[in-house]
Amino acid sequence: MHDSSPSLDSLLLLTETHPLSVQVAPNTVEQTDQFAARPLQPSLRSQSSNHSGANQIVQPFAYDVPRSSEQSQKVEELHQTLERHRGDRQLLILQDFPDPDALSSAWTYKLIAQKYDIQCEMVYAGTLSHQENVALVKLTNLPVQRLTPQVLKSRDLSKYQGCALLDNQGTTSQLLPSVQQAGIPITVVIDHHSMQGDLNAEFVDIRPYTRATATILTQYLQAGLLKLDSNTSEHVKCATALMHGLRSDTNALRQAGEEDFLAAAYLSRFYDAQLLNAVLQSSRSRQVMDVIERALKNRIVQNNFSIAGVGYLRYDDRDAIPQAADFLVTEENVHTAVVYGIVHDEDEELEVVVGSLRTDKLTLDPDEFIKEAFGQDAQGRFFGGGRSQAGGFEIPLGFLSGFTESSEYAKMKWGVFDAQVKQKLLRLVNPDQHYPNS
Ligand SMILES: [Mn+2]
Repeated sequence: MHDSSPSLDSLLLLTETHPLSVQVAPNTVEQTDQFAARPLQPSLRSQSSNHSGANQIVQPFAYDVPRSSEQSQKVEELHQTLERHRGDRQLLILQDFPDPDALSSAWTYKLIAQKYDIQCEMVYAGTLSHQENVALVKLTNLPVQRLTPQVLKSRDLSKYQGCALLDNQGTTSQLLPSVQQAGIPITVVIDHHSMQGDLNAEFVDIRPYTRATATILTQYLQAGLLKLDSNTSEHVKCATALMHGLRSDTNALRQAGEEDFLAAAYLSRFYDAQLLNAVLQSSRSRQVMDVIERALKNRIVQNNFSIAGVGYLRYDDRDAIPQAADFLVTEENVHTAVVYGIVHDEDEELEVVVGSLRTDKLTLDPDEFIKEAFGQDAQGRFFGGGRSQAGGFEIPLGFLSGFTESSEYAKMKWGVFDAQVKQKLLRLVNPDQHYPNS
């Protein structure tokens, strides 16, 4: 929150002055005991009659108030936007490889929208690669579907009156171009990545200095757009997903800001700790372990950057790349790790260089770093971007894409891309040295 670069200050919508100053209400011993005894499903209603009366609503902590005037304004704006679209059908578009923050935020939006009779379909174009994401979706029955661009094109899109982008701004989804071609307007964008370009949307809430989109959605819940009920299984599961989302975007709360802790504290009233544990216990596949091994073997460390190319990997294992970066950044004297490889999609005969950056260095802005390292394509689109402490990039192989029988050729192709990516990264890592000729 304090590593903001001044040039981005104008993008800051809500978190500049800390909106949620805490005022803890005086708490009685009995209420505390009640919470300690039933940590998973705390009741907000006082069960004992020696208070001022049964059925009286007890607000055990007042951490959901006050909020800044900008925040209140956003709540009101979102409420009115949803109200205007009562009865609509919307597509909720996630990034191609949705993470827990995206999945939980979109689910929360879907539940909020339901209150306004808006029916939402959550879709993503790529794959749920990370073992925890697969577990999250299975264990919570999270209502999300894969929708490839091909299938989307064959669908009648006229039944949707709008779409919403959660935890992304459309730049990480292959679906948005077709959706826009079909004339479906963007109704809502809620995200915490840096502003990726001009967005023509009815309601926009982009907060680059908030650590997780799940935190933003939790704040909307706290503001009353949807009252969670710990007796409703879907609410408990969604709160669990949000807790997972906000933990995973804050490095298990180690990099959480005050507002993330406040959101987590609120979710703690509803979430199911055992269910979260089950999601976190899911184990890595052998292929993922192998990619991590290759990243370890191939890494070079310079100026506290650890850089590793991992060669070819299957589409389904693509999440191994950020997981390897997560691991490499834990080495001593390393503050930033970049891992990349060529991901090939057998179904579509497509190949893409995919990379992930992780950093502990607060003054390093992953969004700026990636944009600076790789620049833009012919259409002026950046190859990637990021948020606080993490970023990613995708570089299509274009004409060089496609499977080949010859392993000699495949090796050569990897060699060229490996050298090119490394050179672009090292130019920023060692600004004094020149690498173009080696
Ligand atoms: Mn996120």
